[in-house]
Amino acid sequence: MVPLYKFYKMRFDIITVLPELLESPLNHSIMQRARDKGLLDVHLHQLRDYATGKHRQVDDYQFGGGAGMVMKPEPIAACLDKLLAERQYDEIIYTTPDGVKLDQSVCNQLSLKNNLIVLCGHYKGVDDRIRQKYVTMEISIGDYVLSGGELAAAVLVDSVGRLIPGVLNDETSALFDSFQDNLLAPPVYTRPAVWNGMPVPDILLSGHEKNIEDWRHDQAVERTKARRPDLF
Ligand code: 6GU
Repeated sequence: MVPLYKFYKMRFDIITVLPELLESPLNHSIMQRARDKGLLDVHLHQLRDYATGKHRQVDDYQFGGGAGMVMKPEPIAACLDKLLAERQYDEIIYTTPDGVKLDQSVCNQLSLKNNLIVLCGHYKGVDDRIRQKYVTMEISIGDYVLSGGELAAAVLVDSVGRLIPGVLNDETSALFDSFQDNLLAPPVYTRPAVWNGMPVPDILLSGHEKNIEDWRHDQAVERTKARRPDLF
């Protein structure tokens, strides 16, 4: 049988000083299922293992003075060189508040890649020469500052990983997500049909598929106009 789409298996290699921060989010729910199905492969690399010297130091004072440490280039380069010698990577992503803001369109594009490296920024960030020599893409998850890039990397793997064909089933299909068509999702209801005196909209109980679909679309449009006119 000819497959209808290319068989995607995505591999993420995440370089971090805090792999513990990434373990739990990647080992539950849909991410766990994606890994169990063999569609998503995530490898965590402890940056400190690539540092040398008695203290395996990964950061140092910044030239020119000023508060805050900078991530040293050598351990990062050692880890990247090892990975790059093993396979080809589509992108080397650096998570940083001054990167391009992650949105659904960036996620969609990244979900078509096979091998991605994510370098998690920390402290004041990495020595700029690492960005110049290796990094191909810089991503921020929003206009606020996190204490490290790990939570941003977890957001990236989740938002991209769930788009790999086969990760979601029909019911959880990404096609119906907010943002996928630049519309927010419509309101949803479950049992009981009346709760606290509040009934579920009649149309959802009508069994009339076409009317329900139209209603949901109208609701999505109204919500988007009211809450996120910028998406419109
Ligand atoms: Cl990717 N890193 C950090 N440290 N803060 C952030 C961010 C990333 N995205 C938004 N804030």
